[in-house]
Amino acid sequence: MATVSGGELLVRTLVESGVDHVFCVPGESFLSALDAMYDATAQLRVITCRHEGAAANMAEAYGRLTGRPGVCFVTRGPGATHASVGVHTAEQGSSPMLLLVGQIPRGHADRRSLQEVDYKQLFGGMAKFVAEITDTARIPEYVNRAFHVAVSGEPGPVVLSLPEDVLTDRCTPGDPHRAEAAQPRSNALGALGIEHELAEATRPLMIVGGSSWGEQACADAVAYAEANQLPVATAFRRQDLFDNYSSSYIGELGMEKSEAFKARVRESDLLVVIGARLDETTTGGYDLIDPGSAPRLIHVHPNLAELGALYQPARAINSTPGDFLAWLRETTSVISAPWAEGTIAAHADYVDSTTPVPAIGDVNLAEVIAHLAANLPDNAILTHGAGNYAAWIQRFYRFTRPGTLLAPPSGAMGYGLPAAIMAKLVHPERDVVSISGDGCFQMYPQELATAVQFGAAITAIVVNNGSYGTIRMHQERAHPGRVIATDLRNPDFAALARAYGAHGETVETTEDFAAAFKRAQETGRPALIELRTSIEDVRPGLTLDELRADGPRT
Ligand SMILES: Cc1ncc(C[n+]2csc(CCOP(=O)(O)OP(=O)(O)O)c2C)c(N)n1
Repeated sequence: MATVSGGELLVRTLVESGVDHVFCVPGESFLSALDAMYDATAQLRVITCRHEGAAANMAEAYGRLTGRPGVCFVTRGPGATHASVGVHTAEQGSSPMLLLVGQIPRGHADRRSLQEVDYKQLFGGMAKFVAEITDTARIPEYVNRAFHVAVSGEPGPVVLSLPEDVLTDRCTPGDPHRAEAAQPRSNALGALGIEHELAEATRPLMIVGGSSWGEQACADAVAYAEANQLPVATAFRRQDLFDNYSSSYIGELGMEKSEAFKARVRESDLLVVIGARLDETTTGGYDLIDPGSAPRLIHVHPNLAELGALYQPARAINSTPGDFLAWLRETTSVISAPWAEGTIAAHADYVDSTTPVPAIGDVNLAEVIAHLAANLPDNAILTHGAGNYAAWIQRFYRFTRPGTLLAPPSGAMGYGLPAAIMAKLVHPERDVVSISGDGCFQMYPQELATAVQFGAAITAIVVNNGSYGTIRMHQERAHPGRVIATDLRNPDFAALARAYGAHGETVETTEDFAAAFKRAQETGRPALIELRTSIEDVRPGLTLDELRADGPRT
């Protein structure tokens, strides 16, 4: 029987596992695998990035968007350490992801060889599974296991290290087999439990979050909440899981929480948490929802280890959101809902909060985001990274469908542009808009070249306030007037975009944005719009002066 190289066997197994994109920066450590991809380009698109951090972000975002592991392939040492940000984000955000690392040859191990790293140690605290493959014939076994682990229960990242000579050695391949995810399931008791708890509650709150949702699960959540007039908040960076126009929606437990919203969360007497793991931001630094004094909790989560780990649920249900919500479809609605008026008031407060607030600068980001909300189709994909600019997206954009927000629960700067490029490659028919601060964008601006090379016609909006604004905000609060390390002297972003072969424009007034955005979209090419905003507008409705005086404007 014909033998194959480890590289061929790896690529064959990836294709058999349904992998259609690999995001990489090439390295000499995995030439054999790259060579095998040469013959597989009909099934496998190889996206060459300029930085492994961006490639890993693309793979993480692919997992978040599709529910299937995004694959990133990098070289040892510097490649793997660059890529670690994507693994971290996948861990924080429960996204299925596979990082493949070309490793030093087996015979050079434990000599502190060039770029030698022990990946079990490096990624041990971040990934669900880390392994080094030392036998070429076992490549399919490891890849299958990696896929199984990445998507089963609570999804997450896995890392496989592939020594160079394991990839060049030859073996006789066995029969292929594809990994199937094993999922925890709910049953009728779980659904009945929520009915019993609601019968005792007067101020319940449903929180939806985490990954593993689909269109059906999201529709079921809306149907159940509306039928029972339950108020629903989304967890941090999960605003697209619940129709923001639903009469039950009351806002995101994100960075930007109004006092009235916080009070409602504090006053709840029952939390029905579906899919979310009650992370630090969602819980307001473990203060708004305090593990020591949290209200009664029904916690539905696909990871058994997460249930009861920090918050003590009255009812712990080990299930995917979709399976649990499918059972809820079968249960009857509550007879009376004493909380109904509260839900109406909370939703009205949310809707009010989406009305743009004034700004000091000539570009009002609130108006810009409201324009996007009003004009983009409901399947448009928005991406962003970390920075205060994201607070405007959270507050003034309204999501209606899952898979339309790609943003890192890890709070990693630099996520938005790579995530957008990936999304446009996977969904060329959909509008994809990345929004980044000037700091955030400059983590991976070079990926504009990747967008141009692969024809990913995204629109990248750069919110340029000449500052690492978030840190400036914290700085002004903690050390008023003592500004250090946060000012940014920036390039001409539009010219930079043009240098990469993209369309580039600068917008200096709110009124000019709509036409610039239309032009950008009509080019059919990657495009960048720089918004010249003012650092004075440090948060929606809050100026630096007001911040120093410690008083928000709205
Ligand atoms: C990779 C990474 N480095 C540093 C930080 C810390 N950090 C959080 S927000 C921020 C500033 C973001 O600046 P910018 O993108 O310009 O947005 P702005 O806050 O000005 O709106 C920094 C440095 C981070 N979250 N991620």
